[in-house]
Amino acid sequence: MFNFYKTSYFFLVIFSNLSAEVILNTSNFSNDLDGWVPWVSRTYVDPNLPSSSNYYGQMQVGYGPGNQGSRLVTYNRSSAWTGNYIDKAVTRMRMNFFNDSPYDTVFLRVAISDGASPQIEGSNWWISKTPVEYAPSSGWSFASFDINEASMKRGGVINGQPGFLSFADTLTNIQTVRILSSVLGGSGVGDQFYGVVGLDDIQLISVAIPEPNTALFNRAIALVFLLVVLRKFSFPHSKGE
Ligand SMILES: [Ca+2]
Repeated sequence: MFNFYKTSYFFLVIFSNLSAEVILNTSNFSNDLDGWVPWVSRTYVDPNLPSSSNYYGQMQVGYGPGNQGSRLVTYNRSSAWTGNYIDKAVTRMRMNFFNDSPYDTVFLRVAISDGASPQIEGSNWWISKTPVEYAPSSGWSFASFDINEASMKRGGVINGQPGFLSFADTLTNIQTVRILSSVLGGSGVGDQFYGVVGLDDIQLISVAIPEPNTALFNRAIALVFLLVVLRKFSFPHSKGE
């Protein structure tokens, strides 16, 4: 019996120190675009289904005149999606995505920066090293991108030289988040593309950092638990058994 309590105590201490994931923000397009611009439109007409009442962000890439909207990229500069990613303890982004292009493959990546756009000299860009591929005419599926130094690489800017801030320093002042398709992932610009794609349930995810009081409380509970167990063990026959 004592081994059972001892084991329970062991796991209680271990799990009280583990951090769970927390969803900081979700864009599900139920009410508006939630800051995703410039070529995203809200729609509920899902090309993969006869009809749908679930709004998502649709991009008709390459349908616009000239160079307008010819690249598969959307960005967000709203406060919910930017700021100090160190303080927010951001660990990853994930999203639901489909590619209804008849012939173009999507090489989906995320890019984060302390600048407003990749046209700004001296801005620091970090882009997913590994894309999540969506073959032509592929339906909804989730893609997850880790936001850490091992999973992201430095990106270039269009005019001049990019900045020289470290990954960690850039994270303290994120001004723009981009979702793009890029075969090489060399910048946050995005490749030219033709076809309809959809985005939904875009989430910014962090690890929960326990408040100091919470951590202390967990340890106090564990200590009380141990004392109760030890007392039981010390006086196993106190009830005259
Ligand atoms: Ca939705």
